Formats: sequence, C-alpha cells, structure tokens
Amino acid sequence: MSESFTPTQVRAAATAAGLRFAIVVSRFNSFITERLLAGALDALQAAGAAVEDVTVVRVPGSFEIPLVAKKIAEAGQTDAVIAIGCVLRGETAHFDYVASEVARGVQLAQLDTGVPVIFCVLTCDTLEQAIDRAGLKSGNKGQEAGQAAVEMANLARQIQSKQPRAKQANRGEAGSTPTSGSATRGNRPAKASRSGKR
Ligand code: INI
Repeated sequence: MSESFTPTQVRAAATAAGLRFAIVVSRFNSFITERLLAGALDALQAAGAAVEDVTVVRVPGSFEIPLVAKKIAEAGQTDAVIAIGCVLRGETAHFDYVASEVARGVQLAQLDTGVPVIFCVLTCDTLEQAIDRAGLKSGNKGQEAGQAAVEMANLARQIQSKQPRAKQANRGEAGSTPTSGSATRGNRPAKASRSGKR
C-alpha cells in the first residue's frame, strides 16, 4: 500500500451537545440499575448533553426494555437510546430467557429503527459480579454506555450525511458530498416542534 493511499476516516465527534438521549431503565434489581443510570447520566453530562435533552423511562424488568426502546426510537425524537438492566442467574432457566430476549430485542430495536440502542444490560452469575460492574472493581458499565451512546449518536448522523456517490447522482445531488460531522440531522424535526428551540 502506498503512503498516499489514505481513505477517508470517519471518527465520531465526542460532544453530546445538541443530541437527544433516552435511557430505558429496568426497575428489577434497581440496586444495580440505578447505579448504572447514574453512570450513564454522568457520561452524558460530561460530554455536554443538556438536561432537557435526556429522558429517563423506567420499565418493570429487562424483558420489557426492547419494546419501550423501540417505541422511543420509532418516534424519531431521539439520537440514541441506552438500555439499562441487570439480569442475575437464579435457580431456574428464567435467566436465560430474559437475558437472551433482551439482547435480541435491543439489537432488533436498533436495526429496525436505525437509531442506536446501547446495550447496558448486565447478565451476571452473582450479585457481587453486578456490583463490581456498577461502579466498584470493574468500573461503571453505565458510564461506558453513556460514552458509547454519544459516539454512536454522532456516528449515525455523520454516516447518514455521507451518502454513496451513486445514490447522490440518482437524486441529482452529485458534487455536494458532505464532510464527516456535517450537520445533517437525521432524527431532529420532532424536537423543534416540541420546544421551538430548533
Ligand atoms: N428481570 C430483570 O431485569 N432481571 C432479572 O434478573 C430477572 N429475573 O431474574 O427474573 C427479571 N425478571 C423479570 C422480567 O424481566 C419481566 O419483568 C417479567 O418476566 C415480566 O414480563
């Protein structure tokens, strides 16, 4: 490969300013999930998210997360959704059903809607493992999820603004190649009507 072969690199902007987030939090194992929520909020605030651009929705258990995440994403007012839950292995197979369905459902929600849905559902064998991941020995997975949400929300916008050339030509837009990070706003219109700010 020659040194002059330098493809365009798309790197997500690190700021959350102007982006809107929803966090769907399971009340089941709230001792853990509320700590994950606090971590996610810390990360969004640190990245510059405005408090009025962050919505928290609570659901009974992790099994209920995908439906609510999908409905929020479908509404088109949110740049990224964070799914927070904690599934602990018990004596029965219930763990396996809940864990696999919430993972599958969250993935489907983001693929079906095109809105990033960040998977912050702990699936642990013990409460101790969950505590470690909710701010003790292994950091706070909620904080990591908040950072991932900022990255994915920015990436989704940036990639959306970089249409393939053929598609642009078909739409008579050849020559107007936007650069990465340009201001195309995929999921923006509803907020403008909600607050009148944008
Ligand atoms: N929900 C969880 O979020 N974590 C669990 O560990 C859990 N366990 O073990 O049962 C759990 N169950 C509830 C489930 O998510 C639903 O809320 C319930 O089945 C009603 O649909």
